[in-house]
Amino acid sequence: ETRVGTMALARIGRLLALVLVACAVGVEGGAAFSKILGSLLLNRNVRILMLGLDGAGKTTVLYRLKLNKYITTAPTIGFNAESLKYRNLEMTVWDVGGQEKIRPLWRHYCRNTDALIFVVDSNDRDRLDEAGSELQQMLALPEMETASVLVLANKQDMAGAADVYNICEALALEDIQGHAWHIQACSAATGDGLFEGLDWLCKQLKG
Ligand SMILES: Nc1nc2c(ncn2[C@@H]2O[C@H](COP(=O)(O)OP(=O)(O)O)[C@@H](O)[C@H]2O)c(=O)[nH]1
Ligand SMILES: [Mg+2]
Repeated sequence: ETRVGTMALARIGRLLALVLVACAVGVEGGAAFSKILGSLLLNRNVRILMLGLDGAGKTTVLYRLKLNKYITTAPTIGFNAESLKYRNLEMTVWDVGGQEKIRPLWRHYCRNTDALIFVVDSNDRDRLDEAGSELQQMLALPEMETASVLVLANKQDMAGAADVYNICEALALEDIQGHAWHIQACSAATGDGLFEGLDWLCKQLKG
């Protein structure tokens, strides 16, 4: 009896969690959200890395995906990996840039990466070059050989934001070889563009 009770409770708990997620993201967002999560729930495990310079907006994107609610975060300092697990989807997030000493550590996280989400602060024009060189270095790792690349041109809600064409050029995306890539204008603050970007990624992952 207690076992049945526990199982029922677990089911109710799961249902409740689903309902909460659906409520949190709203009707329209909920449909998009579940569609995308559904697409990612393949038979195999999916490993996604989310990288970018500090302050690009990675943590904000992560929270958006979890809660679809804008939160203010303290800039991530140092090697601060975050991770999100949803059934067979595993996402690891960390800052890149100016961290030569810990670079060897990355490779541990890079193994079997299916997709790379590279987040760029479109408003931080002074560091677009730096972002570009970090991206190219990541893509040069053998562990990343088969990864599809989604570049999120984040903070498009800001007046001074560079557009996707400028970012494409600054990051030399046209020079990327051997990877499927896509650049998506977005704002983690408003949520605009995030689902479109993920939608592209899902299609890539499905092959
Ligand atoms: N205006 C605006 N601010 C953003 C956006 N995304 C993130 N931020 C802000 O940028 C700062 C750095 O974001 P965070 O997610 O911590 O960056 P991370 O270091 O890459 O994890 C925070 O103050 C965020 O609130 C966005 O799309 N628009
Ligand atoms: Mg962060």
